[in-house]
Amino acid sequence: MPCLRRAAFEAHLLHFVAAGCFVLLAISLPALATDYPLEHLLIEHPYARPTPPGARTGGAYFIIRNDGRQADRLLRVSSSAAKSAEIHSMTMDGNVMRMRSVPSLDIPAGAKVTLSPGGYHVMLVGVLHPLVAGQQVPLTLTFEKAGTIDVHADVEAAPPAGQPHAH
Ligand SMILES: [Cu+2]
Repeated sequence: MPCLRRAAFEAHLLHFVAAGCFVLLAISLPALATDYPLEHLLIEHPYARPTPPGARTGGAYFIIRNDGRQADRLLRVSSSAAKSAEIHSMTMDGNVMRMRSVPSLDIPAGAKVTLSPGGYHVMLVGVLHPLVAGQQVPLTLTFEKAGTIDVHADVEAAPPAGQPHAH
């Protein structure tokens, strides 16, 4: 039954092609995260977490790498997606996690400063609409020496609990 065999072969081929596409997609996904160079700084992989409907605040995160010989400082963050954006630190006070607004964030020469859930972060205060996974949040970062840059934070769902974070 050559016809049947051929159909089976084509189905197999389709399956193979589909599998190949899936692998390609899986490999290319992390590469979509964008890094933004600014003078001697590199803003790596800006992202935000989705917010439930009605939430007033959201968090945005990125890594700042300073490959220069001069220290710099993150002075300000703003976003058209929220009424205001604040730089926050997160510290443990006994068993209680406390967020505090900090006036600026030092980026020493040669350092890599990570903003992440549970640490330093950008708090979007008064989000104008829920942050939805797959969308982007515009952020404007102003540094003391390197100047100002616009970046887009990808809204990414948190990895399931217990799984290592891939960033
Ligand atoms: Cu905060």
